[in-house]
Amino acid sequence: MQKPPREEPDDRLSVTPPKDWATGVPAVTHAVTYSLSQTSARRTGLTLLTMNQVDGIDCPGCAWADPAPGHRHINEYCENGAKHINDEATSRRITADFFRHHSVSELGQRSDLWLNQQGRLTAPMVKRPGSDYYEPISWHDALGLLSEELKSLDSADEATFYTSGRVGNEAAFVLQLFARAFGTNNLPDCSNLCHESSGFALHQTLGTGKGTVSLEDIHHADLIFVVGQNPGSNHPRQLSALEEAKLNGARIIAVNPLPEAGLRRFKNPQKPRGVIGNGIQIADQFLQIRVGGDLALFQGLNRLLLEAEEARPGTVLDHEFIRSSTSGFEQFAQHVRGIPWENIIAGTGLAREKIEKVRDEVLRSERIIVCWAMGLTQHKHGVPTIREIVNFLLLRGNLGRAGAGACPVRGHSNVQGDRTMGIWEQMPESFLDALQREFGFDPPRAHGLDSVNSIRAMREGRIKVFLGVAGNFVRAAPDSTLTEEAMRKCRLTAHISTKLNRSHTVCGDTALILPTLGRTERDIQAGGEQFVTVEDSMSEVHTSRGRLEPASRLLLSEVAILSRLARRTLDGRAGIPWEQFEADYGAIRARIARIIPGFHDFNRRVVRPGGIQLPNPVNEGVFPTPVGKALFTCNKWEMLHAPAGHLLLQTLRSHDQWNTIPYTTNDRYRGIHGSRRVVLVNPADLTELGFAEGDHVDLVGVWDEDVERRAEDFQVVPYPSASGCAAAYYPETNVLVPLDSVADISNQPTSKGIVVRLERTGARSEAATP
Ligand SMILES: Nc1nc2c(c(=O)[nH]1)N[C@H]1C(S)=C(S)[C@@H](COP(=O)(O)OP(=O)(O)OC[C@H]3O[C@@H](n4cnc5c(=O)[nH]c(N)nc54)[C@H](O)[C@@H]3O)O[C@H]1N2
Ligand SMILES: Nc1nc2c(c(=O)[nH]1)N[C@H]1C(S)=C(S)[C@@H](COP(=O)(O)OP(=O)(O)OC[C@H]3O[C@@H](n4cnc5c(=O)[nH]c(N)nc54)[C@H](O)[C@@H]3O)O[C@H]1N2
Ligand code: SF4
Ligand SMILES: [Mo]
Repeated sequence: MQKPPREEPDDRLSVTPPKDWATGVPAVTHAVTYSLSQTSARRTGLTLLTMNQVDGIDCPGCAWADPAPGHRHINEYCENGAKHINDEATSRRITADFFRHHSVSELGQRSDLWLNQQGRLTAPMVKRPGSDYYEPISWHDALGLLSEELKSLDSADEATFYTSGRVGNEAAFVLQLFARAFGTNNLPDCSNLCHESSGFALHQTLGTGKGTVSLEDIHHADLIFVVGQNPGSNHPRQLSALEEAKLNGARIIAVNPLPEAGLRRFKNPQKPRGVIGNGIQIADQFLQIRVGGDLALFQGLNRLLLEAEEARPGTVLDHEFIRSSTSGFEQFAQHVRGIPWENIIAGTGLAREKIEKVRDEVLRSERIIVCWAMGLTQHKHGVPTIREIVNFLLLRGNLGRAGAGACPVRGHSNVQGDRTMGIWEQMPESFLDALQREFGFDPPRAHGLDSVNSIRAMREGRIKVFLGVAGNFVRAAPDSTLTEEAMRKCRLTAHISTKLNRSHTVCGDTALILPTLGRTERDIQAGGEQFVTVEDSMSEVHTSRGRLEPASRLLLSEVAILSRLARRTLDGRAGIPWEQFEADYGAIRARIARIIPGFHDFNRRVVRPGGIQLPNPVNEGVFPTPVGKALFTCNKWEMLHAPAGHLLLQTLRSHDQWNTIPYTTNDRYRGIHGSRRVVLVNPADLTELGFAEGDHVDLVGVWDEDVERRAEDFQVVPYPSASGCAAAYYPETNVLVPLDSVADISNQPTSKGIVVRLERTGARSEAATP
């Protein structure tokens, strides 16, 4: 087995106090410095100035929405968006020569950071069975090899097709169409690891899996909860929206085990006030919750609201809304009234008075929004937690009206769009019927494999071909050691990628690197210059048009690669016009318009400034659940519990990384510099456990007795995390997340709630030597 890769160069940790404010002038300076370290001033200008502008490049960072046309700043991007875009626009190149000098096993020893820093992939490469080197291959032969391998399978279900939300709508539509015409629903995606719990919870209770709020709603809310989210690093422009809300009088409640900088103060770099002054205070109340305590918190809050209604009948709940638009209120109320306060206090780690203060804010507010991200979804009880938030919103009718609603803040720029396009292993019958009507083939009806189940199937030899598009599956997935073992069992692994990552070094017998155009680049096809479309977290669909010359003349677009693969694999079966799709993406959009609700007249409407706002039935007062009403639910939970001597570990992102890819070893707002192998622990916990700042420890998982899960050599950093709760960066800690530790209902890995103990590094080997 390969040792876990370490960051280079020589990592030397230095720690400064965490910041209590986010963004501002230093942020812009950091962005431009990083960009200039990657590419020229001219290219930096070309990308940054068109970013998030009408007809410009959609930021390939997060899925936060753009302000309406006419309200955009000339620099409508954040520090991190600038880093992401220039990480792609880098002038560095990986040539075929590079792979002659670096064997696959050597690359497997390199860190994620180093691999990414080598630059853009420029030519298709193959690693043949028995070889330890990638060698050049023509596109014709590469796609031939892949299609022959697919055709030789006993069943289409022996292949799996992973995507991340970096993929635009057109490529996503083509990929799912190909997979289904080929005969499988095996379409795992990063959403399985991301907001799957949100999708299930919202779908079960509201009948639609998407968020219900727009930017305008945020601007006009009275009270906004920011729960399990670090917007200062991960959705920086959300802070501009929160700032605007505050200037309009909103109050904000942050719920997090960590006092994240962006939740405290925000200095808006786009406004003189932000540059010069102290910025604006973001959170009016900060609830430092125990990891996994949010279900208990919202149940406590709901219980207090029910009690307030009893004390002053008719003044607290929206009875009219509850009566006309919901179902299940009585059972829910009875359930919540019966939850003992001791449990709520133990579960949240919060005093009852703290929760009562939040109730008072709620009672003063007409319009309430709850925003959330990975701090809620990546838990065993992620789905019930989000259902409880829906209960909370329903009680006072905070759904389906302006300034109120549910706001799952999505990660990848088009992760929501990919789902809309059919990237899901469990698409509903209505979608499959529409495909059948449009294209005349019978799509498979049995549910396919998601990410976790694809790993299980690869491990057991049931999956033989893995194709990944725009992600880094082995680092994104849980249980790194086991996942890598599973990948290596495949006959063929192939990746459509812009940059080198660890997944390219964990190969099946044969492995392919299929390099592709990024969003920043001009995409010229037989039918002329193309653009793609994406859907943000607020269901707005708009265009993204690349400006830069492609990194290599050998690059093909994702649509071109997938269309050619489909043509070669299906040999004309299913009669789908793949060539036409490749030549003109408008032809793909014309089909989407006929199949997917909300996309009528797609080609004409999407090019209008601002694009298309997809309808959300909830905002039209319609709850498409089986009973036609929003559902209250009764949610049970067991407290996430770390036995004595153990900690609850959450795995999270630093400020300087894009998911599995660190850009530097710094995490500026948290005051960590020079190393990512750190574990942040509450100082009192450290004393109790007998460790001190700077100690080197292994993080050891305790999920099961037979398999040891150990992340080696982390340095201890005392940090004001909630008591009993530690934090360390992903993906270095994915080795600790057990494949079988998943969220109930959504099957999402529990990356935020892992029980670990700290063991002095080297103690194990010392103990073994007599
Ligand atoms: N710069 C940058 N931006 C990104 C990304 C990136 O890697 N880098 N990734 C993108 C993607 S794909 C995603 S999904 C999003 C992720 O965005 P976030 O969800 O903000 O990402 P994480 O770093 O996982 O942070 C989780 C937050 O939840 C808190 N938390 C952990 N456990 C709990 C809990 O039990 N309860 C509560 N209330 N809080 C908890 C953590 O302290 C942390 O503040 O960001 C997107 N944007
Ligand atoms: N422990 C733990 N694990 C987690 C998480 C966590 O919080 N903790 N978070 C989970 C979440 S929320 C997510 S979304 C996943 C993320 O997992 P992924 O989406 O799979 O990972 P990324 O790091 O975004 O993928 C980076 C790679 O995408 C490729 N790429 C970038 N742009 C393009 C493009 O335009 N086209 C193509 N074809 N390729 C491109 C590059 O080759 C790059 O190396 O990780 C999940 N895993
Ligand atoms: S907030 Fe997200 S979408 Fe907006 S510029 Fe920053 S990274 Fe890009
Ligand atoms: Mo994500």
